[in-house]
Amino acid sequence: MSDFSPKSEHKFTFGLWTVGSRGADPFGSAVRPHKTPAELVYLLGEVGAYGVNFHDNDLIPIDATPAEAESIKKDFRKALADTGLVVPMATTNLFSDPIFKDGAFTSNDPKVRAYALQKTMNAIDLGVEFGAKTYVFWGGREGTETDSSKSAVEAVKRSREAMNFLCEYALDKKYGLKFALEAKPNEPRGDMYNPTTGHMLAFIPTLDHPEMVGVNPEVAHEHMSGLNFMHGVAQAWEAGKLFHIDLNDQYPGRYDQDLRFGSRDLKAAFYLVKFLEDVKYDSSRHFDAHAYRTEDFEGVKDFARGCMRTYLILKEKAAQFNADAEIQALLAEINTVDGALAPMFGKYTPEKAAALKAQAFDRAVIAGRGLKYERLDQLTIDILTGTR
Ligand code: GCO
Ligand code: MN
Ligand code: MN
Repeated sequence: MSDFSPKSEHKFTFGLWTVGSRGADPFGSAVRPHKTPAELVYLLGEVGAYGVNFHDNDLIPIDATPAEAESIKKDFRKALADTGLVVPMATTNLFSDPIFKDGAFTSNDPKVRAYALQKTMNAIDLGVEFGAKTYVFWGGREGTETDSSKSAVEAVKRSREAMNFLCEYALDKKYGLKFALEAKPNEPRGDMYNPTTGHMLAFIPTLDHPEMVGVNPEVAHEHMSGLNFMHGVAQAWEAGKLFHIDLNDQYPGRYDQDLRFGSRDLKAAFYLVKFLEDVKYDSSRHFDAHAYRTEDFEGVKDFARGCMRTYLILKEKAAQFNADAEIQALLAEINTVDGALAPMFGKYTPEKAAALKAQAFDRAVIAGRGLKYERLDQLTIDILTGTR
């Protein structure tokens, strides 16, 4: 029997806001009591997580006095020391307070934009105080319900100006931080700017310090757009920009569900885990999800344990896939090497162009070859269902 218990090497992390979610939704109030940040750290320690991430206001309420802030930090620090949990990532809440009702960095109001910068600098200080090395930016309210209200081009320029300012701030303070931008197509706004990981990847090279900025893709956010999440993750990885990842699950075309990792589309979760393990992704595996509203705190632990367990089961399935002789033989057959054609590929030369133009191709023969993907996919299903 395999051991699916989480270990620190797996770098499984949860946000305070995930296990701390009280189950409120637009139709109903909280169903679980409030727990302090320190209590949530003990809960995460109990289920075997490696780390905990927070928004500034998950830790310190927005109206806390300096004395209250110090006391919360003291309890939180003790809980971290007692459990051995670390804080790999921190972020700013730029969406809950009414001041952000029309965005933060992209608001039309310069007072709001200035406050957003001030709040983020303070939140960065707080994250760094607890050891965070990655700083996430999720533009929760950066968007519109009506495009009569704002210029979409100005929104891009304002986002860029804010990111450039904050990159310089982190460099000035010698924080050694990496920034990870998280895209989401909608919710809470009707439409959000930079709505997909692909948009973020196009935005990053336009910044003054692109080397310190990457992405934090989230399963649910790309599934909301009907996209193949693993493909976006692979593109980010290939670009050297996969700095962090938010794991959860989501039915496409629904409200933002934040389901337990792998609970909805097991096959998509399998290809994702296989990808991350195959490329030896080594940053946090962050679960940005929450327990069903039906659960008490025992159910919250079941939820957290389930996220990690499913990841580890799929990791084992990925190893089985890679070791399967029949699958590997099929893959070798599919990925044919044609020695005669090899010299024609690669960087352009006039000789290669001439050789390619002179080459005869028997389209019917080439197209007539069956690719055996049906067999390959069924073998994958057999592995996933434990039949093989
Ligand atoms: C959401 C987002 C957030 C962010 C978090 C960190 O859909 O609400 O995923 O959970 O990940 O704010 O930036
Ligand atoms: Mn989300
Ligand atoms: Mn997220």
